[in-house]
Amino acid sequence: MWWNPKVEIFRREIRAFAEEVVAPVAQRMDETSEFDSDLLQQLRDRHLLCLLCPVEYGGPDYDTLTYVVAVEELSRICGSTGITVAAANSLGVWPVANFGSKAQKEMVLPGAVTEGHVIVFGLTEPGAGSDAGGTKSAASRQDGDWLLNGSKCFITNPHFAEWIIATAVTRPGEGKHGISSFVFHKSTTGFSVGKREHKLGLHGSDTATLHFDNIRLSAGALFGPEGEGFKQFMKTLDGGRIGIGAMALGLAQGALDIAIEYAGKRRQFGRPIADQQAIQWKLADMATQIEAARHLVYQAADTKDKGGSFARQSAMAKLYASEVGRFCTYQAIQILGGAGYMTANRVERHYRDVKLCEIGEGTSEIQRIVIARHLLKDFERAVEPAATREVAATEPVEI
Ligand code: COS
Repeated sequence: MWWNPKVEIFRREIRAFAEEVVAPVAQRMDETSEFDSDLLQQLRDRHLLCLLCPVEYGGPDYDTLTYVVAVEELSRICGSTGITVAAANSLGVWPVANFGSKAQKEMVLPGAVTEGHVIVFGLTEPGAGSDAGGTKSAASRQDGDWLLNGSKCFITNPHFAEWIIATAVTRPGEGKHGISSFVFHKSTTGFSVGKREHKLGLHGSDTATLHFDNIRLSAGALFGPEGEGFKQFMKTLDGGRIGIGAMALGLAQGALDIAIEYAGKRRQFGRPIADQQAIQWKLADMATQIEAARHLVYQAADTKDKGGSFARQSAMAKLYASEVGRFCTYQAIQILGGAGYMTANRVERHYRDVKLCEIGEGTSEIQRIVIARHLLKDFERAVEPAATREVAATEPVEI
């Protein structure tokens, strides 16, 4: 259905890159909490940070499915590399390509291709996490310009970012319809990035706070129409969630691959532990769930590529893949036993890294809300409006 030889060739290339270039530095990045600068340069040179950039701006213009395979394969070896690539593409390049004006695209996208410039997305605030509409950062008009104040937290990639997109309230009192977005360069006076956050996992991935202190922006910095910021970012997150699903999938697959290899080699009671049904059942459950998650993630990507409505699929893909990721990395540690608890065997890193997938770009609880709302919307459509019905309003409805 969504399998195609071009994507599989690309998968092999990324797998080789991940094993030859990412694997040797992944553990060190976890220990030092620093993204490797040579690896970052390689991601730039190979256009992995701009996979989704349209061809008219010089980009490779890959489809979502190909992008998802890249994130999956990188995460199979290193979650920090997976999220760095996922965020740069789906939260950076994609919104600029889809919501930016022609001038903004010309300003930002060519550099993302030729120089590997990273674009970051600032939505989350201390008081606006799941409730993204609770944004407090604000921009007010001043002499034809905008004056932006506020802050954003838990932002991915800010220390290597060139461009910032941020949401802010421009029409107080209008709720979500009063939120707009702005795009500006990192050198803009009043912009600063806080120190790196210490996290449970994804240590190599750069996470920090953005500060906006009286940033003066020209009218041209407004990103799309005023008041559309909330919807733009909801749409961006619909796509971003497929990337997080792919990340969870890769982390799960990496853990399974290690567990299979270990179970074949590790001998106890005079034979490989792979001979024990207890181990075989774990491996079988892991592989089955990974395959199901892969179908959901690829299907969401394929639906997006075909231009269909994909918010429900992307929420399902992220929700399921991230829970599968938690299950599989947990089981992999169990199969490796004491060796799995040690950092040398990588599965404990995958276990810590995958937890983010149940939180970032919308918690699992938010994904369930999104899915349920779609189900109930269908239900509402299936029920005749009360005003046109002849039966009593209290009559039970058959579904
Ligand atoms: N695509 C396009 N438009 C969307 C949309 C989407 N996926 N989701 C909502 N909207 C629109 C709605 O149609 C509505 O438009 P109108 O007011 O014109 O009718 C508007 O946005 C407000 O929607 P709603 O009232 O449903 O918003 P809620 O505050 O109830 O929020 C959830 C809905 C909870 C789903 C949303 O806030 C959310 O996804 N929160 C999680 C945020 C998140 O993931 N944060 C992590 C960021 S990490 S980068």
